[in-house]
Amino acid sequence: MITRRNFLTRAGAVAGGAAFLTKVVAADADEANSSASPADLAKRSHDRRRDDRAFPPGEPGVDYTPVITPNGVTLPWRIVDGVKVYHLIAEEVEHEFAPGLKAFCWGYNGRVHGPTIEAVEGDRVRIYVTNKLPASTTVHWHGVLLPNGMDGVGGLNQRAIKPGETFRYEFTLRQHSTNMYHSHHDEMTQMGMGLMGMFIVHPRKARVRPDRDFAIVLSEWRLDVGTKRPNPNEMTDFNLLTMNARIFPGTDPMVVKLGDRVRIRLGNLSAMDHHPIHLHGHEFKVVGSEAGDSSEEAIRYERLEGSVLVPVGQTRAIEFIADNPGDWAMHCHMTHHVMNQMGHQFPNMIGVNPGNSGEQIRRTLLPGYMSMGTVGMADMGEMGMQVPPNSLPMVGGHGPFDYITMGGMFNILKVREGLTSYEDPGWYKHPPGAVASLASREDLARDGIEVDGAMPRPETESHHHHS
Ligand SMILES: [Cu+2]
Repeated sequence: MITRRNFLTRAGAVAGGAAFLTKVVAADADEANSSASPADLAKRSHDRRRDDRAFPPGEPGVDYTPVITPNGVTLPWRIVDGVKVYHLIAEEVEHEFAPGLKAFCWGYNGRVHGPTIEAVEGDRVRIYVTNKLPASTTVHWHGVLLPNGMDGVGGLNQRAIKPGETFRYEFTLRQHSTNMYHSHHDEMTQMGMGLMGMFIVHPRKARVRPDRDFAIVLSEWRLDVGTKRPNPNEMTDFNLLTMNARIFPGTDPMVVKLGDRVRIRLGNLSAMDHHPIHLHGHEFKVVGSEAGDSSEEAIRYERLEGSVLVPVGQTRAIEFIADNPGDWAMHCHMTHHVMNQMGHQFPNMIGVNPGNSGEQIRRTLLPGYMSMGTVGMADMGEMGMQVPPNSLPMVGGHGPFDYITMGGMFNILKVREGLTSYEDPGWYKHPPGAVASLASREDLARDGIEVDGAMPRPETESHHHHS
């Protein structure tokens, strides 16, 4: 707990002077005074960005509910003289995008993407960065308000960290927000290889604390079939669209209890694409970005949304009450962003009668060639289409009813009543009669639905009618 007494003691120790105390007291008085002029507010904001006061380190579970990184981890820290000390190690990692597809990428601490950095507004953080890559690098703390020399833009704010070197970054967090971190040296290559992660700063006095708080980085890659290294030169045709560097069916579901207040923080560090992320079954509000959480009053007037556009270089935190049990899709709504590696390179075969041309082409011209299905892609994943080693079919994975014809940026929110743990509870068990199903003859007759053309009429299906 931060009491006025230890806060002032600490503030005094850090800033060392009555002038500083006066400023803090004045700021507090300002806060109590809702009629502060715009000039006062601007000055106050300016002062807060400049001063370097730190609070005692925020404690997980006490000051905040820790964030969950699906398919990822939180970066551990230790506290040394009141400072949270972290260590990132940039290195090559053999990363699995989903079972069956691996590549040599660049990440941090043995992971792609890097672990989520988590701290609290007012924390002093010291982050060591060791470079075990074959190239020089830097780390930029995207969205974090900090002194210029800690901003990590190679050449502008510091010299690049050479292979084998360890750099020290240190600053005090003076905001709460959903931030990110990434290489800011040869960005196209290094971000294209995976050097990024989330950087969550919790408020010290949370307005309302979420029960479940998820963090997901959106990114995109070019990994040619048959290769094991992403191609960062790609500018338009990305073929792996990922959530925390995983593609469906490799994305861990987000498990929540019915009635939980759920926050999902989405950060987009894709090279070239914005992602409209659509959540099924719920309405949410956008409650924050890389520039901080919205005030309670602002959130009240925020409109409800079903999708949120997460542009490149931005973050969006959404919040909702999970009030609708089931297995709910959450995915990018760009249809090419829910395809996997091989879905992007097929000749259009819709409506074509291929005969055995696919087989002929495969044998004679292009070993390993496959054509798109003549009614689409769905049947190709489902039928267990043969794929070359270390590659994935275009779409999907097995679901409770059928093959799920979605890949890429696709995840599942599992809302359940009466959970005793947040382990994956398996597929949702629907109440009787609450699943879309084949219409019966009686249904059609009762409601006067005429079915013609390609679909057999129910009455002609039963031969005894005509006998
Ligand atoms: Cu997208």
